[in-house]
Amino acid sequence: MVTPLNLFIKEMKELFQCSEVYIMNGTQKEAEKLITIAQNSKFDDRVILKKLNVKEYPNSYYHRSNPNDVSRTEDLTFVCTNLKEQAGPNNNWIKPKIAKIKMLKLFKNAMKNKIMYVIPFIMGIPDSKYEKNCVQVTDSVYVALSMRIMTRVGDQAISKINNNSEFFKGIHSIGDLNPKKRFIMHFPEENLVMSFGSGYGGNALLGKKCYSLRICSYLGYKEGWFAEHMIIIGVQIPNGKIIYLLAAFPSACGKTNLALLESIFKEYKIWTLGDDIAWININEDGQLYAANPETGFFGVAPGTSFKTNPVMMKTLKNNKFFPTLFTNTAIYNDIPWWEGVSDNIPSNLINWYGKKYCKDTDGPAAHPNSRFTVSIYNCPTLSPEYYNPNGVPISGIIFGSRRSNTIPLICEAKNWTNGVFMASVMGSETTTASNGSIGNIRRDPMAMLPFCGYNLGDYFQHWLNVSKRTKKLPKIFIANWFRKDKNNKFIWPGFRDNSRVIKWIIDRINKKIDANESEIGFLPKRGTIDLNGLNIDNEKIELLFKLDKKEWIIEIAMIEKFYSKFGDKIPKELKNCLKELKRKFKI
Ligand code: SAT
Ligand code: MN
Repeated sequence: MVTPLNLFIKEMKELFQCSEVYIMNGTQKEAEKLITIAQNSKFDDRVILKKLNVKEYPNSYYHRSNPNDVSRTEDLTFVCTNLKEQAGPNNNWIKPKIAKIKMLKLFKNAMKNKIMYVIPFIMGIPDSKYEKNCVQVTDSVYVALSMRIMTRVGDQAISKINNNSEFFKGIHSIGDLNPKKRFIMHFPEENLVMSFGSGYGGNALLGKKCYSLRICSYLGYKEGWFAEHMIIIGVQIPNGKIIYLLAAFPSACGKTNLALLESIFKEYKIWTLGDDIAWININEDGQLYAANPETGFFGVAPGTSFKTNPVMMKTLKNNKFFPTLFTNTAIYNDIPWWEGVSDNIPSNLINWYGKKYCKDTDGPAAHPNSRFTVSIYNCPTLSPEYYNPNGVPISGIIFGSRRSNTIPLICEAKNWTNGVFMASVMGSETTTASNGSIGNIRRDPMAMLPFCGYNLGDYFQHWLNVSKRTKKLPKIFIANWFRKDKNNKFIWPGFRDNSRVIKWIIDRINKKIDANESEIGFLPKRGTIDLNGLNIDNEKIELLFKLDKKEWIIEIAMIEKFYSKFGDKIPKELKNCLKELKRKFKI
């Protein structure tokens, strides 16, 4: 039968010249079949999957990638639109025609003697307005298995694709993993991504960053909705009501820990809905609603432990239906190991690239970006509202950054426009600058710098326009868990103690407490953040909220420099906020 899906498969088969086509159906039997294939095949000299100790990590497998293929490659990632200005200075750009010639040359015959896995999948809640129908082809069984965890793969997607002419196409081959031939090309105007030469999550699981953020941010811009790099949580308060929050943080700021936070207050429970991506709609009632389009977590292993993230550890040990994958961690006795998971280093540890670990000569045993891929259904705090076809109504949005100075622990924006302004200039210290130096800040607006599939100037305008289309807006908050004292020590304990800040946010949303107006927004009045049981002296608390004019002079100069990259694409309202900020600080 000639269906849209069959036509696509035929085209791909001719292009790649694969020896076999396998169309995925999402069944349990299929998982077993693919795992067996992965256990019995090698790439270079590495077995693709190795079964892990069932008692410690049930239904879990270990994967070691090529050492040159362990993270996203932003410099090899392109947004290919007809007009360069549409992609903006925030994206690498090539003309679509040229990009396709390049990619088709790489794809040609790339699956000779290989199986081509056809992955029909749904992003978003099926049969809801969030649903998006997608298909990806790949020659990597590891990618195929990962997609089964992260998205809704199977027959349901096939019938939806065949009944709708519009669906996303992802074309992927790992090739020979030569970094010189590695490219991730996005074609937002054609609902298409082509990716070659990498098997790493963000480069290869095309439903994730490539589709659900880069392509969908563009679709959202055209259609009036948002695809954001945000977690979604529900905070259950003492009267039983649940308040829903979104939070955007650049990488290495504890986003996943916040998504699975175990509150220190017994009467405040945190429910998890998503740890990476939120699709946001304006509902008929004039409020923002959000849903997580994914079905799994692709989380960083190092630093995850029963102390820092007990809910994630339970998720990893609570494996039921979907196999869990561990990639590039260290391993001993068929148990995955990473820095932070336990205090002592096992004596027979094998490091992430397969050698016996030697503490004195090796760097970390697990790669710092080693990951687990685990089903969200294992998560003990998964909110029943995760399944709600309308999404959940959002009362607050937190924008976080990693700054050793300048930015206070928490601040509530005065209004929507000011909140969008603060989010548009948020930045984080790159790791080399984390020792307290000012100046090495990567501006990462809304934590979307690597993921916005169009011009950030247009994106800011899209955010501002929300206020014209809504009846009730969420409050916007700016957070920074990482402020340091003069001895270069973190002032705030972070992790579970962040629930103290969450509680303040909820009290502000519920209008239960007053706040002090400052140059940048509302700061907590003394005594309104619950510090019970914390051992921080008043002087340090003051420092957490200090707005230092000298630091803000530098900050404002950096913001001006950042904005100037976008020329007149920066909305007038945001330029006015910047002017106002200068006036307030008398600069
Ligand atoms: O693979 S992801 O892009 O989701 C994670 C990351 O590298 O940031
Ligand atoms: Mn992310």
